[in-house]
Amino acid sequence: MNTIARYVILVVAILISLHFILTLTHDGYSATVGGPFSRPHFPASNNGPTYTNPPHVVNTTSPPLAHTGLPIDPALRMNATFVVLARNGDLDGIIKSIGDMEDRFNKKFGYPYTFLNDEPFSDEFKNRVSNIISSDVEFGLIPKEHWVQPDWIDEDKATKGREQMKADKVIYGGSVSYRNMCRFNSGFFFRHDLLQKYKWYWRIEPDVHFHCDLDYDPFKFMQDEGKVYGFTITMYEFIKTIPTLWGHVTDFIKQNPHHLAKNNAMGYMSDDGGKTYNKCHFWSNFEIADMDFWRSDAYMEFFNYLDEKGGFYYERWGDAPVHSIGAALFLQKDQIHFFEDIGYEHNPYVHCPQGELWKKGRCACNKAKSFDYDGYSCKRQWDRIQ
Ligand SMILES: Nc1nc2c(ncn2[C@@H]2O[C@H](COP(=O)(O)OP(=O)(O)OP(=O)(O)O)[C@@H](O)[C@H]2O)c(=O)[nH]1
Ligand SMILES: [Mg+2]
Repeated sequence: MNTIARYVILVVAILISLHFILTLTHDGYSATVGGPFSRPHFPASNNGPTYTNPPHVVNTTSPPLAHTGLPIDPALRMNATFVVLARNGDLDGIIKSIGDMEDRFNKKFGYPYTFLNDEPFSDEFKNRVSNIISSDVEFGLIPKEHWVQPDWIDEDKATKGREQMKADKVIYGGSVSYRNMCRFNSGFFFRHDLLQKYKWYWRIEPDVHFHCDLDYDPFKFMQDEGKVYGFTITMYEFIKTIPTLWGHVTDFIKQNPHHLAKNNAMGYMSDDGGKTYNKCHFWSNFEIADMDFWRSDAYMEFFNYLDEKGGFYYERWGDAPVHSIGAALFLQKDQIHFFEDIGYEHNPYVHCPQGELWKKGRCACNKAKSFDYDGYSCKRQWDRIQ
């Protein structure tokens, strides 16, 4: 064999080995190219009493790649997207949020964005948003049946509920569209066509701030540590928006005890072993989570049960308490993660990392203003079950 032939064989052998290593070690790569070890994007729904997040195969840290400008190898990216529900009128607020996200995290990691709207996005929205995003972006229309108030809702009863809440000065108490949004976020977003290919998501809203540099991949962290749901701020819900919710939750638990996780986070949400709800919830305008959990039997049965009660319209059930109660009951408490190191603000509250984390993240937030142990925060209730 001459020297050239030997070199050709060597290069082919290296390429084949590289393909197998990437296929084995990274979801994104195997999903893109296929191959004998590629896994489905989202596994069959959960039938067991607890949701288990399949462990990542190998704990790898990717080397810098000069030619892409990204510090991580795109082939090692997780099966994840940012999810942004927005109206065309939210454009300026979205530009602010995405600007922070790109500067503080995503210019290094290149995760794609998925924008969803109940109306078609305007060209201006798409142009301005695409202009500041370095990665892939998709814009989706929400199907009517995932968004509008269902026909079987008793409109007279719903109208009375809204009027009462307006009179009680409950925020968004008179709004139908806000209720559509809460119901969509509770039980539909993860069923949108554009999101079927993804497992992980990071939710972003207009006018939020990411105050610190994030130099590691939180999706990969979640996968490697067996986490399913991540939050930064936890607080009390306005009881006027959910007067009957806990009653329905306890009925559901009685009828479906097999869905309760063994080591769940009930102790965070209830001060009396589940009899009453202390109104604590994770503030869902920030979420890093696994959509396969929302797609699981336990959560889908829970959502459908609540939906049939009509409380998204007769009251004003928020996606924050619905997601939080689902996660706290059907996950083990150590599958829920408090992202201490992510500086996050949604008016009027901020979670600002403390001490060394604040320095390490070059955080711009005021440490003294962190909401964590504010009187209205539920961080203490979270801490007591750790
Ligand atoms: N497409 C669409 N998105 C909506 C609608 N209402 C709210 N949203 C989005 O849903 C998310 C939550 O709405 P927000 O208005 O931020 O609700 P909130 O966070 O409870 O309250 P504020 O931020 O204080 O106004 C945001 O991402 C909004 O852009 C709607 O009618 N259509
Ligand atoms: Mg908001």
